[in-house]
Amino acid sequence: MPTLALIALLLLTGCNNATDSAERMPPQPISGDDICHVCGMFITEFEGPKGQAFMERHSDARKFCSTLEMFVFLQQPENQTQLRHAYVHDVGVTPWETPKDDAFIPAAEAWYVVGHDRRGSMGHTLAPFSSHERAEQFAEVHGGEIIAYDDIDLELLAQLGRHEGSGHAAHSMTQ
Ligand code: CU1
Repeated sequence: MPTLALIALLLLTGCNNATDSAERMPPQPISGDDICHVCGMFITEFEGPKGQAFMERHSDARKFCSTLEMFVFLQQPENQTQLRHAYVHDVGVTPWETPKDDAFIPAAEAWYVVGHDRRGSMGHTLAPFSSHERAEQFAEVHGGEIIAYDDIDLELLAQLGRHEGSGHAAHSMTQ
């Protein structure tokens, strides 16, 4: 049925145009001046993977000192509906101590190691990887388990935060 296939292809292309190329902004660099949207601290002063999120009606990314902090922010009900897309550092290709701007990958496509022994700005932070194999190698050395973007919820984030005895995640977070 070549006609049906063609229609399906056209529909797919239409979708991509509407959601992706028009809406998806490239990741923004994180400089020494950038402060965390949640805690207000200078982001580059901390080790570990960072995150940035593009929200509805804002052309500038919200930037975060750790992936944990970004996800706690994004899981707030009022923010969940406003998210367009987010990026995280792929620590499979960039140094944990000083993650580089060219290592940002779409957050929704990453694997995450949680419960490992490395630390980010506020204690525990989710370690993102584009490669499942790299995530496994990291978990072999640093412990923890591998989860997907869709597995991340407030309950998990609260567990990871509590682990550190940090009350940080309890701050009120709105745009
Ligand atoms: Cu922060």
